[in-house]
Amino acid sequence: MKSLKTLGQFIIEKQTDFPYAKGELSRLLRDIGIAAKIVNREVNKAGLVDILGTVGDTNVFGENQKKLDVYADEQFIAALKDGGECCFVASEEQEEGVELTDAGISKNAKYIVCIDPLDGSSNIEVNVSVGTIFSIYRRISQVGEALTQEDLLQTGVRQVAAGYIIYGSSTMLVYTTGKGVNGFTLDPSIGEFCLSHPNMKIPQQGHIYSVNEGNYLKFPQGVKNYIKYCQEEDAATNRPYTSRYIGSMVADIHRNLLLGGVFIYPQTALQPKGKLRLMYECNPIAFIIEQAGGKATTGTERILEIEPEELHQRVPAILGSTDMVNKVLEFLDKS
Ligand code: P6P
Repeated sequence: MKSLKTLGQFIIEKQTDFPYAKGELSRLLRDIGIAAKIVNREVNKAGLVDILGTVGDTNVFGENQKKLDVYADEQFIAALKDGGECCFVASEEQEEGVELTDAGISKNAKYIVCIDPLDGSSNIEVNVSVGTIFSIYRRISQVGEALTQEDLLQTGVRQVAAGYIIYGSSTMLVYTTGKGVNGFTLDPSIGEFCLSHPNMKIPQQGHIYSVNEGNYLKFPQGVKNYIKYCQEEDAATNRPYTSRYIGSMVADIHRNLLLGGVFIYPQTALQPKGKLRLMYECNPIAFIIEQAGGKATTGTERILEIEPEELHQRVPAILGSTDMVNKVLEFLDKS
């Protein structure tokens, strides 16, 4: 019988990948796993308890905050605070972010976490998969000094770890520390994330394209031409492709990571910088996609090399199977 390997065991085992590591990153990943289990419990019963509906407040973008968004944000921040390894949390739900250095054990913490606590939350009440996306950086300033903008706005290539949790038909945690991508499925009977998808690789080519075609008329011409290309009959290139779009980034990305595909959220006339956020959606997902052998670009530059200008910055995103991303770039270049 195949031996069971929990997330905790795996993290410790992989700690030897980082000779300088003294366990802080391992403990930080453990803390995120704990919060994920707590959020999972509430997501799974969201339809049963009065946890849906808006808090009445709105988040920094004027969107109604659903109670589960707020709950997830609170759980991850609390777990990071109690764990003592994180000095600052940048969250979609927090306009300025949360500094933890004055919280006792976190004052010597070396890591910064950017997080989308519950991405795709508009899907909660229709029971469609939602997710958490996280990105981890090492602080640049010295412990004990004040945190700087340089600490908080680092390029994606400086991530030390990134991952997502998908609360779907099963709950999975998928992460990378720059040495490949591994997936863990939550076994509710023992309350542990167990290694289920070791060394995940995205197929070089696929036949799924994921884009909100409701925005078609507002897309750049190159994206319109690519969508038409996907819809043309051509047995030699496995077309027409299949359109699959859930509207929950983690769910769309996870499916394409497993089966191959391309996810496109381009700039539009209404959203000239795109909709997805760089620091806690695109950078962590781009790190995972590249580590799995795929490609992640805005259409003009590698996502992981973007110099961030502000915490909630938006960027266009074309992510997934390398050959498919390159085909989108071909159409963008031609147009
Ligand atoms: P649209 C969810 O709100 C989200 O941030 C991502 O999870 C998702 O990919 C995207 O927005 C969906 O946006 O405009 O297609 O509904």
